[in-house]
Amino acid sequence: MNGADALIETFIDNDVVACFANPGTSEMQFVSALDRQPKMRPVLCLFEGVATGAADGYGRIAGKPACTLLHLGPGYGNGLANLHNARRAFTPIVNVIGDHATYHRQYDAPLASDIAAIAGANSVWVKSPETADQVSALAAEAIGAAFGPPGGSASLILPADCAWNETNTAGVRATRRAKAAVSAGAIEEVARQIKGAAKPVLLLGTTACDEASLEAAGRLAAAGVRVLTDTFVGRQPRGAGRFAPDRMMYFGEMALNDLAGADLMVLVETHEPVAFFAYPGKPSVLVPEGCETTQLAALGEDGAAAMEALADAIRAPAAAHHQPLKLPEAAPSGPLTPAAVGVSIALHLPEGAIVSDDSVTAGQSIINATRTGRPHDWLGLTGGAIGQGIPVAVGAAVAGGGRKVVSLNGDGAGMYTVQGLWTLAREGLDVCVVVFANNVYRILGIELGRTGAGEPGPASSKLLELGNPSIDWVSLAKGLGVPAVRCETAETFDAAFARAMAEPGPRLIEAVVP
Ligand SMILES: Cc1ncc(C[n+]2csc(CCOP(=O)(O)OP(=O)(O)O)c2C)c(N)n1
Repeated sequence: MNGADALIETFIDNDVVACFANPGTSEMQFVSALDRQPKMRPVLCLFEGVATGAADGYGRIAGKPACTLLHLGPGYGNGLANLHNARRAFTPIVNVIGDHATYHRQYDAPLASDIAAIAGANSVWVKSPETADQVSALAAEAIGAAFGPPGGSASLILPADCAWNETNTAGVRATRRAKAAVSAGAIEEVARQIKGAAKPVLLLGTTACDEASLEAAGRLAAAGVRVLTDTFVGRQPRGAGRFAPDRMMYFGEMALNDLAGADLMVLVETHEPVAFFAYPGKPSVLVPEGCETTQLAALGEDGAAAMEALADAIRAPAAAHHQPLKLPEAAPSGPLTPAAVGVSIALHLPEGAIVSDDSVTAGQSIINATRTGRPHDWLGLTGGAIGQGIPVAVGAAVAGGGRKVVSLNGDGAGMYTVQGLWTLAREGLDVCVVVFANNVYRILGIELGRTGAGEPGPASSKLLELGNPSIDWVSLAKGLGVPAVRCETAETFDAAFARAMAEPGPRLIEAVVP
């Protein structure tokens, strides 16, 4: 057994069974060791941003880490944006970053860089073995660190000689920590504050949006506390049978307007809400004047249990109000718009589906339409770095055990990681990719005005418009092995989406929404 075998054995013994990879020469021992351990599923991704986004989607659905296999600093760097989104989703991931052999590092070979520094800013844990004997223990430590809580990406830098040298040490078990309990005193204090408030609101962070948390939060809502989630949530169970919290609005002034009059904000596994960006003359912190904030559970604490106890303390009803199943009465007709797409998605989205959302300005229409749809999970753009819609869908489908996955993408966002389509085809994943083809970075046109930068002229328009040439998504998809159709009316989209939901396998629908 060599160090690479020891690493993969340790992964398998700790139930890390999927590897999203883009390998190079320094990772050849790892690649070869995969032939000796069939329990690890290797998934080739043609760009590291696909591999890291896939590991994020996998972790959000499986609730446990996948590993990535990345080629030194440049490979990790290519994967950074989607690891940033994963960091904001607190997704457990173990990155295996291949490096030069320990004795080769001193020569500053062309691919050498300060990997620990590059990975450090975005990882909860970064270490590198010096010998093959250290690999298994460090891998177990990485897995434990990735789980947190809160979860995050742990980066194991693997020198090539630590992978090829012999070792007898494998299978070290990771220790997994539970979320810390919130003290009874702290819960009592928040109960007292809520009783004294005229208009209390509760804000749920991304790690406090699982089924148990939503149910507990829904009990508080039934007692008159308004419940919102952060704007983007890593994974939120939605639709019929679930409590539906509101969502912090994206634009700061709308959020403050929406929260007007609130006099107490209770934070659960999140911090004070802030605007995505600063704008001249507008506030950064989205807490209305005169509103007190209080922390019920910090990140890494058990918000679900604290909310249950809080609900008991304020004598809230025993159950949350659950959304009814209410589907649109008719298929949409006429011009194709995001709203029409939303009607079709609500109509045909099957129970248990997973939605990977990177649809930027089109998104809110789909979110609104599916509020009372069949039960599904929604995976949001937690870190605001576009280009996760297709990769996260790849990982969600690998983890999902047959659940239908729908990937929603702006045409701008989709182009960042379009290589992910090839992985969908290669792995035969049951994913329907919808691209909102509006031929423009629409949100940036809105932001140009909001930031006071003025009206777009000919030069700035060149940076905001995608036409000339317009992107041919159907040809792109076909070239990467995914069957695709272009839809220009609500009727044709509805028929294509209904078919995509009824038949398994990857496909792409270009929704022309001018
Ligand atoms: C990694 C990254 N690069 C750039 C941006 C800036 N950005 C935000 S939205 C956007 C364009 C989105 O366009 P599209 O996906 O077509 O959606 P639309 O705004 O048209 O709905 C860009 C470039 C970003 N958020 N993340």
